Amino acid sequence: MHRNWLHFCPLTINPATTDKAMTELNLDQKQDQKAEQKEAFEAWTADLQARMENVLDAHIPSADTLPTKLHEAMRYSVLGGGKRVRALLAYAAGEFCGAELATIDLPAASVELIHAFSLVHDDMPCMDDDELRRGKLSTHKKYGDAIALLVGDALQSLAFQLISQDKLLKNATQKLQMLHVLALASGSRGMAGGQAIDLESIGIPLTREELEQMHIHKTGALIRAAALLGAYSSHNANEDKIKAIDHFAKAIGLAFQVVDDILDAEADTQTLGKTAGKDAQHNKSTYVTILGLSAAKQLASELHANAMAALSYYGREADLLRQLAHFIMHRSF
Ligand code: GRG
Repeated sequence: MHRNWLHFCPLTINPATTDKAMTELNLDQKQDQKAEQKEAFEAWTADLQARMENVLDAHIPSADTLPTKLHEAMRYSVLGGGKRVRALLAYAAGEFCGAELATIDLPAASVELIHAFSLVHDDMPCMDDDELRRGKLSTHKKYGDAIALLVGDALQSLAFQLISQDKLLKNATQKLQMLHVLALASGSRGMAGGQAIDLESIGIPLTREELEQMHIHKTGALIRAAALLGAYSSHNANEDKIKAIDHFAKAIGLAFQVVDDILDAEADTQTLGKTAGKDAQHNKSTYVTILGLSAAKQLASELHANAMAALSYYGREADLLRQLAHFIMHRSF
């Protein structure tokens, strides 16, 4: 069957219907269809955010397990906040490749754990120094620097532990591939490396190329890993689909950061749940400082278009990825 078979289905035409009425009918139908898709996506998002919360809750030791303070702080840092964009991306990519939802759970959770780890360390005084995260006190403000440091360390180990002990991933090669992707994305050639470039560049204006390199590592690498881990959760993912997902994730990962820079400049602290205007305060180069607000918005749309192009061969089976990209572009925090 043709992939876009819907476009070739003739509508039943009432001879009395004028062209104008027909156009209005089509517009109405399209609007209804769009509203239905939006509603379905919102339900999918809420469902999987709740699912991820349960998975994380079940795999982080309880707050009465020794050492209690560390476990309490780990739970504080991970649970009850965050958009779970990386987990959603893993689920959407996994479903696109035909993976069972349950098989995506732990790989998706492992990415969220690494992400939470990076936020805890990023907020510390020696890094970005922020007292607010996800609308509450950042971990070091609540539990002190030493515990925050350990929270990061322990969340990172837990992320790798979850993949290694996952009973639904039967194939050892599949596990190794995931561990490899996650390790690369979080290490010195990925997120930690991007953060190092970020720290070195405070007060030094970056070129657009340098800024892009920094964000491809600092933010993009983990987003790309989330999508790939989702894809690798399928036992027989198609190579072309994996390539498409990889291309999609690279483009949308950078778009995510451009939108983040725009939000940092435009949104308020309460909406963001973290201190707004932080980049300017720290004299950091951002897409907004380098390009200006309007060109930064234009760049975000170009990256979005690039991400969409990666999926252009695919029909409805890629809709979750498309809708997630839309969500990333139009988020308010
Ligand atoms: C983790 C290996 C490792 C090292 C730590 C601190 C650090 C090195 C890296 C910082 C990486 C970092 C904080 C990047 C910023 C990425 C970003 C835009 C975070 C905000 O992500 P959202 O909006 O947050 O998805 P929520 O709260 O919704 O999960």
